[in-house]
Amino acid sequence: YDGSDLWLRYMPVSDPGLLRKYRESVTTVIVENADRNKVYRHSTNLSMAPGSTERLVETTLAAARDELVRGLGGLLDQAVPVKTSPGDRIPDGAVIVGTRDSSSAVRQYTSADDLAPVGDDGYLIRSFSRGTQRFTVIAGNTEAGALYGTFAFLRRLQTHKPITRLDISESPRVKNRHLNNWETVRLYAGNNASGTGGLSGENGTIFNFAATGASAGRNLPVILDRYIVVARAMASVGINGITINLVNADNVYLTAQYIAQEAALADALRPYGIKIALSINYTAPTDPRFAPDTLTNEQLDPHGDEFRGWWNRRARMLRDSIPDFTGFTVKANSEGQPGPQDFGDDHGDGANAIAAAVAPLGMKIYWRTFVYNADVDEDRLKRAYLEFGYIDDERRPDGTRGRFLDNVFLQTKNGPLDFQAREPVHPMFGRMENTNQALELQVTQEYTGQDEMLCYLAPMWEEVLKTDTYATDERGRLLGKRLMGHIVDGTAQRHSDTAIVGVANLGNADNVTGHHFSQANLFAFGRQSWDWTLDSADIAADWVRMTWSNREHVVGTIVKMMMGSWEALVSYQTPLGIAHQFRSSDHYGPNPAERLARDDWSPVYYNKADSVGLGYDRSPTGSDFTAQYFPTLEARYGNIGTVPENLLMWFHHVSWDHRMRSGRIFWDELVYRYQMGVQYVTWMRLTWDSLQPSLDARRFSEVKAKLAIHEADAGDWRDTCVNYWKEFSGRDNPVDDGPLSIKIVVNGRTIGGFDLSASSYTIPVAAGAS
Ligand code: BDP
Repeated sequence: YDGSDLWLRYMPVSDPGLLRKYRESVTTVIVENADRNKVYRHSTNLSMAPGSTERLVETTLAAARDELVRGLGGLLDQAVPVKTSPGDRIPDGAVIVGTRDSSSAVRQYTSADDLAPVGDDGYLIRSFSRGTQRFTVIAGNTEAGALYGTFAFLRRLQTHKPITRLDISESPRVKNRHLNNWETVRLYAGNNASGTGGLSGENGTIFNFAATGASAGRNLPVILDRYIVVARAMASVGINGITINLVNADNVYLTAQYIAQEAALADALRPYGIKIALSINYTAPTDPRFAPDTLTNEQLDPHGDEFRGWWNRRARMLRDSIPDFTGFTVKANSEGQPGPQDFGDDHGDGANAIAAAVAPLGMKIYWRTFVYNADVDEDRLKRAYLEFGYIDDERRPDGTRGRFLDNVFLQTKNGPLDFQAREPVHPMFGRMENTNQALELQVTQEYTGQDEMLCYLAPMWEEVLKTDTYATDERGRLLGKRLMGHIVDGTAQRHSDTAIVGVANLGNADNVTGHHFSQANLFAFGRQSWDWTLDSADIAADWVRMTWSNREHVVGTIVKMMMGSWEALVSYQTPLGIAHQFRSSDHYGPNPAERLARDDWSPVYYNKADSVGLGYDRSPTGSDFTAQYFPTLEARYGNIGTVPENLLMWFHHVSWDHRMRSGRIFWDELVYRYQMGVQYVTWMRLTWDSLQPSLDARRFSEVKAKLAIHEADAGDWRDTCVNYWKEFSGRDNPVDDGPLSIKIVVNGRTIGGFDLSASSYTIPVAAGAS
């Protein structure tokens, strides 16, 4: 088995008792009017590629029905008949799916009042018994809700949970659960880690735009199996949108030829409740490819009609082909991308101009806040708040605050630097109370081992989402709800439009993500953006049961591996809050000595290694970046005695003999961390080997091969970094002093980490190192 079904594997239930019960409880699927609400199709000749095994559906209820047929057929190891009406009497064991509008049975058993609280995307799953008949109703207010309920029901069978006496009511905490597909960055997205990221359409990308786009007009849009597999997988965890191209946007995506391709893709994804968006370039209107509809630089005035008119015309073109097109993601004045500042305007002017142009079409702008500028800042981390904070504070003409329009999201990475394995939360969360904020997480493992290292990211996101921001109101009083999750889901500061965005790890590898375990990150991203309060270990357990096996020892062992894997990676790459020690060529391996043309890209800028110690002083005695946090965090992070040790070097230059809470001096603790991380990977490799008899051969050996690379590369991180630090610390390696445990603690609760014995690490002295 090659992993190509992701977690939508519907293996026969192996426990005979459970299989019998499931077969009794599920005998028939009833979906009324499944073919009635056809979704709009722009591409009249839309078709699957020759030889496809997936198929196109035209309605969301058809997608739900087909998934039940496929899923139940597999799980129950027998075909389950589908009926299009309940008949005179609902059969025993029926599973009914629909909305009150589509289904008489749903109408009969679910009142409008029952359904009202679950909103547009939520669902109810209820068990009924009437006389001798027992049946299940899966209902949503919308067909998308019914589809989400269908996947949730199937997940119960996939994870061997009870499916009788159900009374489930679910709705997402966040409205827009969105992916950003960086299609050119295939070396981060998985598949082959070698080679440079090519342009769209090269091998390695999930959507083959250039390949089909170049011949558009001659060839009809063709949909590949993996588009549908990914659509089903996204829907199964509630992801409802995707920006399909890289943030460093190529204007070709706005040309008529590409729009035709995009429309075909949107048509294929639409039944699964997924809407598409595009990344755009601020100066696109001047691109000669749009001639005769091009503007001059002078016409790029965000307050003028030309600029707005151009975006409105382009957005209309998109809307005409893709009626539910959601809008634009914009990376402006960031890493060389053009933006309003190039013309003397600010982010508020630029974002609002495009937002105003597309608002009449119901579209939104996701304006990224990933900005930094070595020319003006000593500490790169301060830039975003300086450029965006004051705009949020401004008064509007009507007296309300915040200049950004309501259809603008400011899209901000979880941390203030750039998706490092552990970052403090970005100080803008909670401080932009008058602006819609979207949280951006990196699902693709650019900085977390790419497709070579097994690194389960859900504990990181859980740590982020459950971090207390200590946000206060205007009068300085602590908000009641102020965890990152509350800020993001709108409950902290009463925002009704909310978003979480994940930089996707989709590619064209057989298993879609490159490393089999990277699938878990996509799964977890969807689950956590639906409900950020979920426990990352529970999500891991679901994924393992759905993807690998329901055997208890397999589930327990793999979940344990996953739950320590992120902390292990932090330990052997960037322990105790040291950040960005990557070699610049690939962001995979270490190069702490690297000094680049730009300071703020250089590992040495981040590590500040010297004879005194290591780390970046951002406290009041240093860059004072800590002042951007709410007072409680400002004080906590600014003081070396109170800063959490796992963030230590984010905020302080720590002397080599600084006393750590373990009693060790900093140098010793640092070396132990590197060693612990590597030992964890060794433990994972050995543990994986022990699972061989319980796993399928191909995936077992593919993961085994990756773990061998992982272990060697983790060792390289440790040795390269420790040897380099040693040149500054002038100290010997600590002697082994027994077991060390590293815990991931969120709000006083341990969610992951590991205990290992600190045995026998001798650092090989690299040639040339003293
Ligand atoms: C960095 C990537 C770069 C992206 C950038 C971004 O190295 O390719 O363009 O993030 O988020 O992590 O825009």
